[in-house]
Amino acid sequence: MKLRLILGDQLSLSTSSLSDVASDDLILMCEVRQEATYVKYHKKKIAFVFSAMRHFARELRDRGLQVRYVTYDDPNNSGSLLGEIKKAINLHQCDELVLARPGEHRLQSEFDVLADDLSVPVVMREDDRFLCSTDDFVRWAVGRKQLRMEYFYREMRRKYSILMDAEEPIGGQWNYDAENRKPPTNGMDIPETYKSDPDGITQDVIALVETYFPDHFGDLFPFHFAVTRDQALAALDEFIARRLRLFGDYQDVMIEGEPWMYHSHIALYLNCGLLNPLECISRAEAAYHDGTAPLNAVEGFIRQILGWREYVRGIYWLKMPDYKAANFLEAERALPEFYWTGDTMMNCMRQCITETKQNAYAHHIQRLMVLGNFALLVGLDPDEVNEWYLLVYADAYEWVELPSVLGMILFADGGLLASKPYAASGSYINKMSNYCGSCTYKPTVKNGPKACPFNYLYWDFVARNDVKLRGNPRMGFMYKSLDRMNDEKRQAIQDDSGRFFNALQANEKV
Ligand code: FAD
Ligand code: DLZ
Ligand code: SF4
Repeated sequence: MKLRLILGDQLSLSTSSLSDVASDDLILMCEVRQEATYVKYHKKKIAFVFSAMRHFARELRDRGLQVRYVTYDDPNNSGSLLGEIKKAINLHQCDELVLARPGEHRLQSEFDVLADDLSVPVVMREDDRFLCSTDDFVRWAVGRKQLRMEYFYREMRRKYSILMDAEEPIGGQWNYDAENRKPPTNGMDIPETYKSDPDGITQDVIALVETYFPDHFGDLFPFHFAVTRDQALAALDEFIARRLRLFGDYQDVMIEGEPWMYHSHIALYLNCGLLNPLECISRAEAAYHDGTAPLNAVEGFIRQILGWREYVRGIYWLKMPDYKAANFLEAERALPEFYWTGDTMMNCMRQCITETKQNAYAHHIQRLMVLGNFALLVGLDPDEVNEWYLLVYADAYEWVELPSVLGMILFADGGLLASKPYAASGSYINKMSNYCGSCTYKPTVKNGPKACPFNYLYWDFVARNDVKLRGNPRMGFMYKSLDRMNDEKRQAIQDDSGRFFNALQANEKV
């Protein structure tokens, strides 16, 4: 009898570890302390993963397969994957362990040495739930001076023949971003996100999370994530029918009290195996062909999945484990307390943190241009920022979180992923959101106690990192502007930033 391990983010019938499953094999799934408390995950994430695991186990059993499912509150739960694997092998006399490669480097390293510790052979198969294998990504990367997502994306479009007209991109352009990113307008009619009704399995899991993880970050209620493949498909269909058409136009817009906007909210389902990337892409492409959504929206959405998602995963496996220690800008400031509480006078930060706490979700621009931008400008310690992003979002796994944080927001990899830091002053947030209207600070004021902190912190960031960033061709304009500033202006920036940093250090409300 073979033992087939299914991890909490491998909930797919087509996963490689099940490709040749037989009815006399044993499938092992376990809720373990090792995984659930690796970082203090958002309560909603734990409830989501456990409920999705339990529903997947039920589906496997319904198909006549044997499942050994270890619940978190099982008194004999050893707390570790290895402990549960050993127990299952001994109890059921299994003669081989089969698994798909884990998505995170720490687990893959653990499994690489597992073979020495087990009495049976270990067969680790490729994780084939991605559209670009790690080997193919290495082949793409080798010999290139720059690893830019845009060129990777074009190859993926050709390879999978997505939005292609023979050899040319449909519409004549690869990328329609110029038509996207409109500012907010009044009276936008934003559809609700998908909401499931928690069934008995989910209610049990919610009670379990309340009992065992009371000190973890985030609100457990209301809980309405999809937890089965059918529900995840319904969530995808709802997005395609109701929100995709405006996804491109308002991709970067942030509105108070509207956490979901026109985004898809499917990353958590894709990342745990409930949805597969090609079906999401195909449904979006079909929506273009049948006239449900315009090209700028469909191309923009497909680029995120076929381009960005595959690309960041490729970068992760190309560069790990050294990548994790990257800190090009030598940032070392501690994460402010308000990242946990939202207790800050900066309304944009308060909104994004509060929504993160409520929903285990924030959309891309909130993660990048508000929360991430602040972390970059004040120079937060990459390890602390990584831990925060890994634990607060329901879709977070290290393979996507780490390059997003180190490469995209903190420029900690020195420009491997982004050609320049995504640094912005308050005017960007003011243009793309309605946050500034009810803020204590004023986005148009550059210095002094009323000034938006992003304004002076932006220039302090540019000045502080002169040695490291002046040579970057895409930063030339910023350094010319800095050089044109008179001494008085420079002093005001330094004074305001110094005062702000002192207040942060003293844990005063900023
Ligand atoms: P949509 O905006 O509707 O996009 C559609 C899909 O495209 C997403 O579901 C996702 O699978 C993919 N996608 C979109 N943008 C990206 C991107 N930049 N990189 C990779 N995939 C992308 N995404 C995660 O899945 N997990 C993470 O842990 C994560 N951490 C992030 C941390 C930071 C600092 C930043 C800036 C981005 C991070 N992202 C992460 C990427 C992106 O923000 C989320 O995928 C997206 O916000 C999820 O919401 P959605 O499903 O509504 O996405
Ligand atoms: C995210 C997560 C959580 C919270 N709990 C479990 C668990 O108890 N058992 C399990 O098998 N997987 C869990 N996961 C998903 C794993 O953390 C994920 O498989 C690894 O991070 C590899 O990507
Ligand atoms: Fe954020 Fe500045 Fe706008 Fe306040 S004024 S919401 S701090 S960008």
